[in-house]
Amino acid sequence: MGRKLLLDKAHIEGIRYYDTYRSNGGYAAAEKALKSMGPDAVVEEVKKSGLRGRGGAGFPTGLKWSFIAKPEGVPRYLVCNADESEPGTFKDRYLMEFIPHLLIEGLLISSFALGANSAYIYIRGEYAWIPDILEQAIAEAKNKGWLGKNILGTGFDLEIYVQRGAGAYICGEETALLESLEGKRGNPRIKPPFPAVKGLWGCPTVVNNVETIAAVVPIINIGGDEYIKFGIGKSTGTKLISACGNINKPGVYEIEMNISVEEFIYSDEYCGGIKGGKRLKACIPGGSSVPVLPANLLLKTAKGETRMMTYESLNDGGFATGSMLGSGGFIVMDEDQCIVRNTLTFARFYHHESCGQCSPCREGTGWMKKVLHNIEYGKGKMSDIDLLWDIQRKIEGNTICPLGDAAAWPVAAAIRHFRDEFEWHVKHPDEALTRNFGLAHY
Ligand code: L3W
Ligand code: SF4
Repeated sequence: MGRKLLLDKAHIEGIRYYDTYRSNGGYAAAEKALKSMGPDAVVEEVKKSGLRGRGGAGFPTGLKWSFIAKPEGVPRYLVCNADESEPGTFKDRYLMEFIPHLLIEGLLISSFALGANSAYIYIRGEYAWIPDILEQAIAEAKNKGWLGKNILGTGFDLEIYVQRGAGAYICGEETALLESLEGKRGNPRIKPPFPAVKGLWGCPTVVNNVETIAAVVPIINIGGDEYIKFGIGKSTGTKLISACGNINKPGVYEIEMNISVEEFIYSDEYCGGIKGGKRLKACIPGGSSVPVLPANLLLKTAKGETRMMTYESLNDGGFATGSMLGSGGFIVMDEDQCIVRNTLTFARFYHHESCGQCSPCREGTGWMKKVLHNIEYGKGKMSDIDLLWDIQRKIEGNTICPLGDAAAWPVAAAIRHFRDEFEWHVKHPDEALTRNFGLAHY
């Protein structure tokens, strides 16, 4: 059995509530950090742990924290990105719903390390029932002296606020989130300046994902040196993976980042294999924004090495033959799935969610949707496949925020690895919608 650091107590009845959380070791890390470590030592421990942002980009957390500007008399903020909207990703929901105090404790330690006296949890509007759970946990923590003024007699003050989003995917992009938090339309800002220098209300701000902040708790408990032992190389610690699609056991799993993709898909501890004994066709390992991989490149890299559930291994080969760990939204497709239909579904999503500020994203996502729609519905031409390729290339790297890239990459990967399936649609317009796709070519 893989060791756990975040979900190790998830099975305990009542762990959602303060008394149970506390009697099972909760807030020990906060006590240690505030009473015997001090802010700089906490930052050092997080740096030592090698923790990387769990929202998708994998940026080193300790480094991000050390970038925070500290001008005299200017407040600093910690913002928790709980706008979990990436298709296929539902791991932060699990943490917030079942172990909210882990997030509150992580926010307390992280705010202390950053010198932030206000922290915000920006949560996606569709998670309608979770803000109440968080508010209750915040009230319990405050009642027990973990929030408010002069926490544990250290002179440190902290308030945590919960802000609901209104259902826009783009508000998960950190600068759009800050705009929304300020009460404006969620349009991404041009970076730099990064939020660490000019963030919420123009003040230095760290934006971290829910899982990243929760991971600070075990790091302080066991120390950065021990945390490193739960992974390989620069993929340290554990990672939550939300697994879905054609598998026997969809759900949220905590993995040590030292297992193979094959073990994750086929072992009974995790996904339990492909549903109905069917064959694996493809997988999107890190949420809808990252490239799809065909089965042959999913289990082994192009060099023939075992593909591991790590940042490096999943990216091995770059986007030509690799993908990304991303947010850990692991979408598995069996032999019956149609890649063209799947790509159209994502293209529709990105077009709908584009904020419209940049022409390549606003217009390009709409074009891709229309061209894909034509191909899928038997009205496509062979030249449409090259047109699609051309459109996605003109979007990538030419936009304000990563949504443009996120819309382009799935289309590029689908054409790169499954071009014959696009051609088949063009050649067989009457059958395209009804056929189950086998593995003849993969
Ligand atoms: C200060 C510098 N800070 C970078 C900070 C930056 C940000 C972090 C990473 O997009 C990806 C996206 C999605 N000084 C800095 C600096 N930073 N240089 O580091 O930045 P970046 O730009 O690499 O990424 P991002 O804008 O955070 C995130 C992909 O993740 N993704 C998205 C998933 C969505 C969810 C969700 O719904 N929750 O997870 C999935 O793969 O495509 O590429 O904080 O400020 N010099
Ligand atoms: Fe808006 Fe798309 Fe530009 Fe991002 S890339 S700022 S979502 S138009």
